[in-house]
Amino acid sequence: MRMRVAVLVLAVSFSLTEAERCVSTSSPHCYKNSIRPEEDFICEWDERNPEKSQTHTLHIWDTEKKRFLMRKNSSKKGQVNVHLEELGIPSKKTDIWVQTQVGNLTCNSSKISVILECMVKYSVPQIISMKRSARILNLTLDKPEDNKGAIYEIRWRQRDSEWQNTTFETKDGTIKDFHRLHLHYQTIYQIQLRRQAKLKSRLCKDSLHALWSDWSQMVDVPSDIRRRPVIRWVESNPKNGTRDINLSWDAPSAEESVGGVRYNLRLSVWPCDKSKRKKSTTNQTYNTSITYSEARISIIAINKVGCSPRRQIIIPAVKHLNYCDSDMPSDITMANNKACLEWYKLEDGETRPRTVHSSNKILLKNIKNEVEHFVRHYYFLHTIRKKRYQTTVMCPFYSEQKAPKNGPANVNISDVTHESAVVSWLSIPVAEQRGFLQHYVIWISGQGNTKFHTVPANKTSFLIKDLHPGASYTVSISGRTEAGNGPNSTVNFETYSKEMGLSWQDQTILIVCVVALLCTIICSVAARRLKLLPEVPSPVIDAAEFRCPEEQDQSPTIEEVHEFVLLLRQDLNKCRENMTPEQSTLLQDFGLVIFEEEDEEDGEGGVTDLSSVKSCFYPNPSYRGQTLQLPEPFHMTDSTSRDNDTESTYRNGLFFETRVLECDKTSL
Ligand SMILES: *[C@@H]1O[C@H](CO)[C@@H](O)[C@H](O)[C@H]1NC(C)=O
Ligand SMILES: *[C@@H]1O[C@H](CO)[C@@H](O)[C@H](O)[C@H]1NC(C)=O
Ligand SMILES: *[C@@H]1O[C@H](CO)[C@@H](O)[C@H](O)[C@H]1NC(C)=O
Ligand SMILES: *[C@@H]1O[C@H](CO)[C@@H](O)[C@H](O)[C@H]1NC(C)=O
Ligand SMILES: *[C@@H]1O[C@H](CO)[C@@H](O)[C@H](O)[C@H]1NC(C)=O
Ligand SMILES: *[C@@H]1O[C@H](CO)[C@@H](O)[C@H](O)[C@H]1NC(C)=O
Ligand SMILES: *[C@@H]1O[C@H](CO)[C@@H](O)[C@H](O)[C@H]1NC(C)=O
Ligand SMILES: *[C@@H]1O[C@H](CO)[C@@H](O)[C@H](O)[C@H]1NC(C)=O
Ligand SMILES: *[C@@H]1O[C@H](CO)[C@@H](O)[C@H](O)[C@H]1NC(C)=O
Ligand SMILES: *[C@@H]1O[C@H](CO)[C@@H](O)[C@H](O)[C@H]1NC(C)=O
Ligand SMILES: *[C@@H]1O[C@H](CO)[C@@H](O)[C@H](O)[C@H]1NC(C)=O
Ligand SMILES: CC(=O)N[C@H]1CO[C@H](CO)[C@@H](O)[C@@H]1O
Repeated sequence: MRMRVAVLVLAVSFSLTEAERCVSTSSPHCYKNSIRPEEDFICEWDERNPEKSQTHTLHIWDTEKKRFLMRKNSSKKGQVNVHLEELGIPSKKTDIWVQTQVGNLTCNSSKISVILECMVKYSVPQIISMKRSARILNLTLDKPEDNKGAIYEIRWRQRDSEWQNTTFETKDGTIKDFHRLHLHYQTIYQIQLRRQAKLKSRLCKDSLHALWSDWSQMVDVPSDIRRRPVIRWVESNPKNGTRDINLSWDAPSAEESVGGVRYNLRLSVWPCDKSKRKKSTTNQTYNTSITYSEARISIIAINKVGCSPRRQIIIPAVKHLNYCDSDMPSDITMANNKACLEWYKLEDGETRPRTVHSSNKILLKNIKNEVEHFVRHYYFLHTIRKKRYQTTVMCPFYSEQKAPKNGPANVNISDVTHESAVVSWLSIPVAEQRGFLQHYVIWISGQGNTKFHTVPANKTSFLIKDLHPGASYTVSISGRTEAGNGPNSTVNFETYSKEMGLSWQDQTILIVCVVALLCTIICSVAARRLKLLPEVPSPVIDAAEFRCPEEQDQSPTIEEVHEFVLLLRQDLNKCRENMTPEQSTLLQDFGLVIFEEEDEEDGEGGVTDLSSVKSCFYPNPSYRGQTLQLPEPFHMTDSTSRDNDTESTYRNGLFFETRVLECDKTSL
């Protein structure tokens, strides 16, 4: 037990020795928040001793009358509210200090000598708004509590550089304080402000009394947004009368985005509601649904110092229909604001005019009789369902229809044969239709009778058949609406007489023959290559017998049948080295070389036209056998027709006409 008491006493004495030190507070700071005379004061100080069981007593000493004006214990940590009624007259010179009591020890803070009346400290200035335009920053600030003018100090700097500062004064009797600051173009700044009261009392002339407010929070000043946002939109799922629109846009540049950017959207998507729907977002996307009708969306980007110019986009209406879609419900009675009828004149069937009417009260049957006759109009009936804008019906209409004003333009006849022709035309423009075009009517008159056809309204050509050869015809074509036929557009033409040109049957026969001939040639070449045909020797036949009739009047070329030609491969290679690849063709399988000169001047005798030569001279394939069977050894072919520089040769059953070239000579 004794032991325990001893420990306790020790502990207590230890804690007391800790606490027994009396540490004075900082000198007090006394002020009021405005220059209003009825305002109470507040005194503040910093406690430097963490000890809890201490009391602080504020002493206010009248230095003239040498008496205490007030002594007050603090109830709140580090401050005392000094009420005017406790204090009496505040315009006296006073000494003020704080006495601290710890246990039975006391200590005093240092004294301040002030006239309390002059101790005014305003609240921290608040920036209400900033507007920046290029180099000028307009600041709007809140007024101090007493709504008086004040002296401000403002400091600003570009990031990470030196502060610059200036002071300015504001006037009494305004609602807000303003200041205009000149800054550099397109640069981010940081600014801070503080203010003090303008004291008019004679007692306060001494500037020692002036108290600055605390500095306001440092604020980043972005540069103004000069460009309108670039907005993109994607339309998807046009279905059930509604379309999803996903909008996205770019953020402004980094120096314009400092401190955050938000975007205000204005949507006109509901024609019956003239007030625009507004959305504000910090995202760079916005998704919504719109009707099939035109929608306008505009956007501005807003940062701390202003907003960008407005960007507007128009999302066009879906393609206008030419006829009513029977799938859409035709009659909807409009009961409330959830439906909207929109209509306009659609003169050319495509262009939405400036004047668009809309109403959520009128019914379609009412407007049908009011709008201009014979002119196409278009209407939409929109509804809102589950917060989705939707087009229930859209359709063109006429209050009254009339026959088309004109016939189709550009009526043209083409592909004329001896018994048929194609008539084509441009469809009648919507503005001239004056009603729904049901079909076109075509009359074909000629040879004393008239035939009559109807063609669907979406067609613009027609094949006229069963005509007489060499006869002249008149084609009249007009559009028809429910009110009747429009004027005719007329064109005349004449069919060809039968003799003219080759009929298509003749052409077919000709083509078949040519194809057959080519096939024969190719097959036989292939057959010989595969050695399918027996090698029958045959006598030398004068090639002139197979001369192509077309060549008869050309200068005769000198030809000879080679008995046997063998070329050494080395020689061939040598030759090839001397020649450009275009000039030589090596048929290695045959051990044959064909030298050709580029046919620049072959006007004099089909020198290189091998195909024509082949088809004319081909008939006897057994030349090949002959050449191969002759037992002659290497044999130089010495051309006897040097003067013409051309020679005709039969090799492997093919006829070649070659010009003898320099290289040719060396290799042979
Ligand atoms: C202030 O506090 C001290 C110590 O607690 C006390 O003695 C004194 O009476 C108090 N004075 C007033 C004015 O309350
Ligand atoms: C102060 O209090 C301590 C005990 O807490 C006591 O020993 C001391 O004598 C007191 N001093 C005076 C001046 O009263
Ligand atoms: C504090 O000030 C009061 C009043 O002037 C005085 O009586 C007291 O002795 C002072 N105490 C100290 C520790 O100076
Ligand atoms: C700044 O204020 C002045 C006058 O108060 C005004 O003329 C000017 O347009 C303002 N500038 C901006 C960017 O708001
Ligand atoms: C700018 O700040 C400096 C340092 O705080 C100060 O000495 C000077 O008076 C200020 N200038 C203005 C115009 O307020
Ligand atoms: C859209 O129409 C389809 C049928 O065409 C229907 O199944 C679907 O539920 C409709 N969606 C809405 C949102 O009305
Ligand atoms: C549009 O946004 C919606 C979500 O709101 C999404 O389901 C849809 O796939 C988006 N469409 C496109 C084309 O991105
Ligand atoms: C868009 O912004 C809203 C708040 O304005 C937020 O709730 C939402 O998640 C954001 N969406 C996207 C895709 O960032
Ligand atoms: C809009 O849709 C896009 C997809 O295209 C999506 O990335 C985005 O988050 C959506 N925005 C909102 C606000 O839902
Ligand atoms: C023309 O209209 C008919 C129905 O009236 C339709 O079946 C046809 O596909 C249309 N032709 C063209 C080329 O649009
Ligand atoms: C168009 O021509 C046809 C045939 O010549 C004729 O029957 C018809 O009356 C004409 N129509 C008009 C409006 O002249
Ligand atoms: C171009 C050329 O020299 N042509 C001659 C070919 O040979 C015939 C008769 O051998 C001459 O008449 C041509 O003038």
